Amino acid sequence: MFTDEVVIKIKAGDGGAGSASMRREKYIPKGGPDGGDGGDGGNIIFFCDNNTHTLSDYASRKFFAAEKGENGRNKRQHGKNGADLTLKVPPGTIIWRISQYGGQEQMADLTKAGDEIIIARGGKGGLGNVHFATSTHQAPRETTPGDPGDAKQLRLELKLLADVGLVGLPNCGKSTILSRISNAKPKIADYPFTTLEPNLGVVRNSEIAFVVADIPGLIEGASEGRGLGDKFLRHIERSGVIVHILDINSQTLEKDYQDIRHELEAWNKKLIQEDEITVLNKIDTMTAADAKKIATKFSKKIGKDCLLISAVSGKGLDELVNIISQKLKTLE
Ligand SMILES: Nc1nc2c(ncn2[C@@H]2O[C@H](COP(=O)(O)OP(=O)(O)OP(=O)(O)O)[C@@H](O)[C@H]2O)c(=O)[nH]1
Ligand SMILES: [Mg+2]
Repeated sequence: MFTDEVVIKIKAGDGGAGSASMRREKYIPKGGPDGGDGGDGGNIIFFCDNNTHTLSDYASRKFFAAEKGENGRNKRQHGKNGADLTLKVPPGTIIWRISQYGGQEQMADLTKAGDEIIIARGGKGGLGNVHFATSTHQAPRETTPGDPGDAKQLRLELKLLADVGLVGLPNCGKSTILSRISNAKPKIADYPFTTLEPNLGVVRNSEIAFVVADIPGLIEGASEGRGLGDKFLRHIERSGVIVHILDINSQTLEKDYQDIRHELEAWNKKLIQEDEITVLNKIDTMTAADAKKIATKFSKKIGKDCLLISAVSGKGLDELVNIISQKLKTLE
């Protein structure tokens, strides 16, 4: 299952208590204090792992705790430190702390595999009574308890790291395009909402390599929850280049175009790019002359050039990859 948002609770380990032990050996009366310190509690660490692709590990289990430190013991024995708990998350995971009043504060954005960060610190172990002995106070009973480990409520949000985002109505050919230009093998079918979760593919040519995200189709009202909704748009928020794909056979091209633009805007104004790449797909279904006529009329209406392609025949795909590459270079 693809999960891109979860709320969990975490608790770092409490420190162990210091010991109040008195040395007790035969023939040695009044042996003095020998209580050792408590061990430190374990930390909660988040690790950015390349082999993890979703937050589904956190979909059912909601509470994660690191080990407590052991209490100190007699003979000045230090309690064992609690083990850290390392939680793996996919690259692109943002960690938000939810305050007790519901406000949220970003604690980390883990984008590079191998990055790790301590999000909750274990409590320090307490002091044993050996620390409290002085010349006038030789049999101290004082100790300190361990400090409590940090407890937090977190929201984990995955925003995939894709250089390029493909958007469009269901069935316009997004997944087909991804399958033709990248190494990805998404499901393709002749009905709407074939794609239920984002697909990532890597496009590689002699000059450049970049990651493309194909997300579920959007429809008018997606921001109000229609269709599969618009929450998948979070996965193209980090994309520098947006490719807007339309089916050239549509009788309502201009409305299709505006509907998608409205949904992008409703999610995040940043997704409305002035220089978005607009593509008319499926030109193999008509004559070149007809395709050109439709494209010219449409371009005039929206005040922007559009690229003609066929994901099935492959026409225009090299040019599409080139245009994307050029755009990405200007963003570097
Ligand atoms: N003739 C023709 N058919 C195409 C072309 N591109 C895609 N199709 C067909 O259009 C249908 C939908 O293609 P998909 O790639 O699944 O479309 P999508 O945009 O990913 O759809 P959703 O995942 O539902 O949003 C499939 O039957 C494809 O074979 C094209 O260039 N020409
Ligand atoms: Mg699809």
